[in-house]
Amino acid sequence: MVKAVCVLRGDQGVTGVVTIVQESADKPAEITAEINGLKKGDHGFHIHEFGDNTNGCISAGGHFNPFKKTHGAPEDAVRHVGDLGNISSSGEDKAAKLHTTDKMVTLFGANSVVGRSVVVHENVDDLGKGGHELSLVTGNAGGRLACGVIGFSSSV
Ligand SMILES: *[C@@H]1O[C@H](CO)[C@@H](O)[C@H](O)[C@H]1NC(C)=O
Ligand SMILES: [Cu+2]
Ligand SMILES: [Zn+2]
Repeated sequence: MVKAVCVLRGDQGVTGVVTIVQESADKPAEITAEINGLKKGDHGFHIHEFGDNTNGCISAGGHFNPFKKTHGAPEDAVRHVGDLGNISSSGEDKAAKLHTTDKMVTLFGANSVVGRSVVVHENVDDLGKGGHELSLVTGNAGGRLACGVIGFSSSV
């Protein structure tokens, strides 16, 4: 069993915690997230390539994409490893919660997401289907509201 945690922060009051646990390399990762301070609606939710916050969330780079695919939905075969879809807020001061399992995200081996970043976005991720020039790159999810680096944990 490997456990990881990510504390998200941003400059617009959005905060959150994401935990990822995975029993073994051949099992899906179990992802739990709670984000606070999001406006009502869906917000793009991804793992980005770098665990670098030196210039805020921009330094996290693009979506984690070790297999060089186009952007997609979590349930798509063709997607970035980092494509977790959206996290949904039902109102301004309500916590947005997500609990899901994912077959591409892993805490094991060369493509582990440990040391990379989770980013939550201003706008909805169109899951690659919006027809915008950015749909197949980022889901056209707009600015980066908060981010944090994924690290190993013993307690989650
Ligand atoms: C956002 O992504 C989720 C899956 O994570 C999906 O269920 C939802 O329909 C998406 N929202 C839109 C507007 O595409
Ligand atoms: Cu993103
Ligand atoms: Zn993507």
